[in-house]
Amino acid sequence: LGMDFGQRKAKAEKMFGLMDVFLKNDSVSLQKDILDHVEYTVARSRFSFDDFEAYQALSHSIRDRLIERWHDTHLYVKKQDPKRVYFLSLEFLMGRSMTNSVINLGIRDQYADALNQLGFEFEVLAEQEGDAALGNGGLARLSACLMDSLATLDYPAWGYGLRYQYGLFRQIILDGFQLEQPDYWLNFGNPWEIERVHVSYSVKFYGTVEEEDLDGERTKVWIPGETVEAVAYDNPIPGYGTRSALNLRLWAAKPSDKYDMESYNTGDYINAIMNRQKAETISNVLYPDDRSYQGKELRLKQQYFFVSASLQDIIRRFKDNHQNFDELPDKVALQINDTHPALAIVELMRMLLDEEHLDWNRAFEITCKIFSFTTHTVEPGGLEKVPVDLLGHLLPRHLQIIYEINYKFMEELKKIIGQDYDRLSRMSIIEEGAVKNVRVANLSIVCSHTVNGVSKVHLQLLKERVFKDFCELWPQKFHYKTNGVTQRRWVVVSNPNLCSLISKWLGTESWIRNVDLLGGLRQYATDPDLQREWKMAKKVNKLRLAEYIETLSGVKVSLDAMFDVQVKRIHEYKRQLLNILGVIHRFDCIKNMSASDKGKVVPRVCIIGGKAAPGYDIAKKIIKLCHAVADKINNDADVGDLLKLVFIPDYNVSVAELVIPGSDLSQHISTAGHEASGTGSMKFLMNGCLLLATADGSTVEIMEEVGAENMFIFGAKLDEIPALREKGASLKAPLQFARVVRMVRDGYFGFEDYFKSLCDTLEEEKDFYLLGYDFTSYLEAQAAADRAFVDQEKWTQMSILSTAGAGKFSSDRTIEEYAKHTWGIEPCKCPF
Ligand code: GFP
Repeated sequence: LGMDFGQRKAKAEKMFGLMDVFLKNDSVSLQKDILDHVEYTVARSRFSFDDFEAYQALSHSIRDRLIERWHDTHLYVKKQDPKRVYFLSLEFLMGRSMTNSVINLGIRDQYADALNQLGFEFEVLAEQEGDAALGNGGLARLSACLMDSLATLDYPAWGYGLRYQYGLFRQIILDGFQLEQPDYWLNFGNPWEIERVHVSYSVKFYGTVEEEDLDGERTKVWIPGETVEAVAYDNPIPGYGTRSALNLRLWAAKPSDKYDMESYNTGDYINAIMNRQKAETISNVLYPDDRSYQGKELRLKQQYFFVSASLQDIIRRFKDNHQNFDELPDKVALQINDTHPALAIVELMRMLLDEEHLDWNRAFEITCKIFSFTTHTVEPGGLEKVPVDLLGHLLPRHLQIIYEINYKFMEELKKIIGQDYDRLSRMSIIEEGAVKNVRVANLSIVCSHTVNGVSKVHLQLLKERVFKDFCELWPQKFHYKTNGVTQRRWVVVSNPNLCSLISKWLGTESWIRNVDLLGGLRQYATDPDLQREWKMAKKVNKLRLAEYIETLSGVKVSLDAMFDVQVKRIHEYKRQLLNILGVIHRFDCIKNMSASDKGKVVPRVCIIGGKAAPGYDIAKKIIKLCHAVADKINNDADVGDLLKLVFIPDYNVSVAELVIPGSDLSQHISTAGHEASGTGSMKFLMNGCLLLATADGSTVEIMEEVGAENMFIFGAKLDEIPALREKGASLKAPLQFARVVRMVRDGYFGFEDYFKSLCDTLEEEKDFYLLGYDFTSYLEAQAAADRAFVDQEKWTQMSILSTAGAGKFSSDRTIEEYAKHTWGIEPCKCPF
C-alpha cells in the first residue's frame, strides 16, 4: 500500500532472502504444537480435551505447516513472475483435508507418532472431519484432482470458486426413500481455510448504463443498483513431494459497507439492514444438479459474483507487476470449467473497455488469447442458456457487450459461410424465439482460443453432435484432454495397504509422482507371492467395507463373495436400473435352482450408492426400487449368502475412499454416447478392481491400456445407437428382461403404483437408454465375471494388470497436457 512498483519489487526481494523452514517436524515439536493449539486456539485445557478438540488442534498444527509452504510458494512465484493459470470452477469436491495434507507434506508418520505419545490415534481423529462437498459429481471432483496435480507438478496456478454455506445436500434414507437434508458443513468451523477479511472486492448488480464523455470520447458507464462484497477464503493445496502449495480461493458474499443513502433516507433502518443481509444469500447454497436451474436469477448472480471477484483479484495481481495489457496473455491463462464461469469472458471485456479504456479490437484480441474452455456435456440440449431479459436486468452492461461480440461474430461468419441463415442462427450467441436466450456455450467457444472435451470419444461427439457447426468452422480449436484422477488421494490416502504393496514390489515410492511406473507391476502379475499379498490387501479392505455395511444397514456380508459396486450420481443414462434388474434376474434364477446348482453360484454382494437430484423423480424411484428389492432378497432364506443387495447412503468423497478399495468388480454401464468421460472407473482401476463396462467415454481408452480381455465389456456400440433408437418399437427386448420388469410391475417388491412410471420408461418404444436391448449382453458380461472370479489366480492377475494399466489415468498426465497444449505454462518450483 502506498508503495510504487519498484518499491514493492525491492521489498519482495528482501523478504524472499529471509525464507526458511520455520516449523520443525520432530515428535516433540509436533506434540508441543498440538498442545499449544489445544490451549490457545481451541481454548481447552491441555490436560482435558476430547477427540474432536484434538482433531481441531491437530488440524491447526497441520495448517500452520501448509501456510508456511503456501506463503513461500506464493512469494517465489511472485518473484519469478511466470505465466500462471487460473482455474475457474463453480464446484470443487475436496472431501476431507487432513490425511491428504499430512501425506502430501510427507509428515504422516511423524504426526501419528506424536499423537500416540499423547494418547490419541491419527485415524480416529481423521474420522472427525466432515467432507467439503462443494460440488455435485464428476466435474467437481475432477477440479479437486486437477488442483492436487497442479500443486504436485509445481505449476504456477490458483483455483477460484464459491464458498457455499451449504454444500451438496445430505442424503437420508427413510423407508427406502431419499430425503434431502441441508449440509451445514461450517457448523463446527473449518480449520483448513484462512479468512482474508482484507481481501475483498465490491461486486455490482442491476442498474443502468449511461454514456459519459471521457477525454472527448463517449464512454459507457454502468451505474449499478446493488453492491455486494466478496470476501476471500483461502484453502492451501499442498503438492506431494515438493514444497509447493497452491491456493484455492473461495469467495463468500457479505453485505457491502458502502452507504446506500436511498434506503437509509426512507428512515426504515431495520429493513435497510435486513436487505443488506440478503446479500449473503448469494453464496449460501450450491445448486443441486438437476439441469433445471437454468434461468434462475440466483444462479446467475452466483456465477457473476464469483467471476467478478476473481477477475478483480487476477487483474490487481497482474497490475502489481505490469502496466501494459498486451502482456496479459503472456502472464495469465484463464480456464473455465464448463460454461458456469463463462461470464468471466464478458467481465474481462468490460474491465478492459470501460475501466482500462482499451479499444474494442485490442480488448477482444487479448480476451480470446487468455480463455480456454472445457466442456463436460454430451447433449446439445444440456447446454446452458440464460434468458436475455434476465441477463439484461441483472447485468445491463454485460448484455450490451454480448450483443456486440455476437454482432461482430455474425458479420465475420457471413463472410465465410454466406447467407446460410439456418447455420447462422444455430451458431449465434443469441437464440431467437418466444424467450430469447444467451447461449453460454456459443459465447465460450467464440471467445476461447481452445475448447477441450474430456475423452477421445467425447471429442468425436463434439464434432458430430454437440458443436458440429463450430468444429467445422474452427477444427483447430477443438481438442480433448482425457480426464484423470490423483493417485495421491485415490490410492495413497484411501488404500494404504495397496500403496505399500506397490512400493514394495516396484522397489520405490516414485510411482506416487510418476504413475507410469505402475506398469512395472505387469511382470509380477502371475507371481504367487505378489498374488497372495495382493489378495490379502483386498481382503483387509473388504473387511473394512463389510463392517461399514453392517453398521449402516445391519446386513452381514460374506468376505468370500464378489463385491460388485456401482457408486455415482443416480441418473437414467448411468443405468443403475439395469444393474438392479440384473440383480432381480440373478435372484429369480437362484430361487428356481436345484440345490446342486446353487452350489455352483458365485456369491455376490451388490452395492449401489449415489444421490438423486432433489427434483429428479425417476432417479428417486430407482433408489426406492433398490431398497425394495434389497428388502426382499436380503431376507430370503433360499438365497442366503449367495446374493445380497446393499444401498450405501450419502455417497460422498469419504465414502468413496472406503468403498472403492474394498470392491472386486465395478460397473460403468452408461448407454454408449452418454458419459463424456467418467472418472470413477479410473479410481477403481487404480485400486485393482475389475471393470464391467460399456464402451463409453473413458472406458474406451481404459480398454486400450488394460486390454479388453482384462475387463468385461458389453452393450451397443456408439455407432449402433442411432439405428437402434430409430427401430424403436420393433426392438424386441429378451424374455428375461420382460420377466424381471413384470415382477416389478406386478408388485413382487411392493409399491406397484409408485413404480409404474419407472416401469413405463422401459416399454419398448420408450426405452431411450436401451436397457432392454443391452440386457442380454449385460447378463453375459456378468456371467463372464462370475467365471473369472471362480479362478482366483486368474482374477488376481487381471486385478494386478488393471492397476498396472492405470498410469494414463492420473490427473498428472491430464495437467501436463493442459499445461503444454492449452495454457502454455511451465513449472515454477520453489528451490527449498
Ligand atoms: C461430468 C460428465 C462426466 C465427466 C465429468 C468430468 O460429470 O462424464 O467425467 O463431468 O469431466 F458427465 P458430472 O459432473 O455430470 O457428474
